[in-house]
Amino acid sequence: MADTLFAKIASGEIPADILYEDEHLVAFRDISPQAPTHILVIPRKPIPTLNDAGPEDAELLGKLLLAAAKVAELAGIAEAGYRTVINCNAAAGQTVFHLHLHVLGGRPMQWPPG
Ligand code: D5M
Repeated sequence: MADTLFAKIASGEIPADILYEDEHLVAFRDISPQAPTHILVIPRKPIPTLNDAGPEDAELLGKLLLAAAKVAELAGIAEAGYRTVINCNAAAGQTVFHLHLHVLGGRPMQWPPG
């Protein structure tokens, strides 16, 4: 399967505004921010959607959530509050088929989301 855009960001082939990375994950600013702070956290492992994650990915998914909290802290939105979102498949708004967690903050959030 061809590398997705996010796999190319994870490998450094495509530049991004990276806030955090380690051997498992990369966090970078969304190119089309939907809030004053909008960060994407991705696993380096190319899992297309949340539906494709299996029991073997349980630890990685935990790391993804913990990294979301870490980048929220780094970006200064942890205390005020922030939202995490995973869009799964096109009907939910997924456009890049490499699992990613959105971290959004810096403005009041509405519920339910659109
Ligand atoms: O979210 C995919 C997100 O990816 C969307 O918010 C835009 C963002 N995006 C697209 N290209 C880039 C690059 N090159 N850098 C950073 N962010 C990017 P989804 O949940 O799939 O709709």
